Amino acid sequence: MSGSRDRGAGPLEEVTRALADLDEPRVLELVEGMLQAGESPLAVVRACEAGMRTVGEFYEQHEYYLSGLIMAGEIFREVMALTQPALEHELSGTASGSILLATVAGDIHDIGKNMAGVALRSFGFAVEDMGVDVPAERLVERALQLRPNLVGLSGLVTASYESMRATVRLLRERERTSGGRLPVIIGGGTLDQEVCVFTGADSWTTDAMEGVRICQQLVLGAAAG
Ligand code: B12
Repeated sequence: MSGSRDRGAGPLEEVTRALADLDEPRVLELVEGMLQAGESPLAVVRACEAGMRTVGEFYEQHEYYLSGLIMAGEIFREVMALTQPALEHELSGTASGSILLATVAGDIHDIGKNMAGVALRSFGFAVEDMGVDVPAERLVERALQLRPNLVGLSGLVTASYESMRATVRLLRERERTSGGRLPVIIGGGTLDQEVCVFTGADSWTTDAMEGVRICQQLVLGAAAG
């Protein structure tokens, strides 16, 4: 894995590899270089996300251990710090709404949730982020108090699907007495349509930008209905 720097590859491919190799100085050097050269910050982040997926695969294949996941998380955090101002600028849009965001109980992954938060804020959404490992009860209580336009749940580990389901169930149960119906979107790199159906969420995504578009549609749909 290490030393896989590819002479023919462009900087986007190179940063994917450098992240997969956990080569922190190289990742940061490439990211800074690309931003200075005017590369799209979204393209830079997407290339890094691809590297994160490879890290996950290496972990599954026992080529990396937990320390590899931790390092990847740290590197991605630094990438986000470098790209965030340019990313917000690139993404800025006009649609608006409000969303209550959280990583569900039993899950501490927050990089994707934070990125979704950045993307949503850039598009004019007011975002309240409750953090990670948030129990259904606490989330639903806050949702009914705050009455945002949407609820966004993040989760990557399999156990989070059960928490998402419990959260959606509790929300729907409480809405029977309190009234209203808050649309719920779930996000995370390991999700699919089947998980969405299992949890009872209204929509799902594995991509922050697609997530923004879905959130915009859900807000419009709720306003129309
Ligand atoms: C980094 C990482 C970690 C870091 C997380 C650091 C952090 N602060 O988040 C640490 C080291 C803490 C970690 C821990 C663990 N991890 Co981990 N981790 C990863 C890794 C490599 C990358 C995740 C990531 O940040 N990706 C980059 C972000 C940007 O992508 P994303 O999360 O998908 O988010 C994007 C979209 O999904 C979307 N999005 C996300 N959330 C939301 C929400 C909304 C509302 C919207 C609209 C959009 C949206 O927007 C983002 C941008 O596009 C993944 C591999 C993978 N394939 O994902 C494994 C992975 C998720 N981890 C895994 C495992 C097993 C673990 C541990 C159980 C390991 C252990 N033995 O302890 C623990 C879990 C602890 C727990 N209970 O949560 C497995 C999960 C397998 C499973 N199906 O259950 C994976 C898939 C690795 C693997 N292939 O085996 N991990």
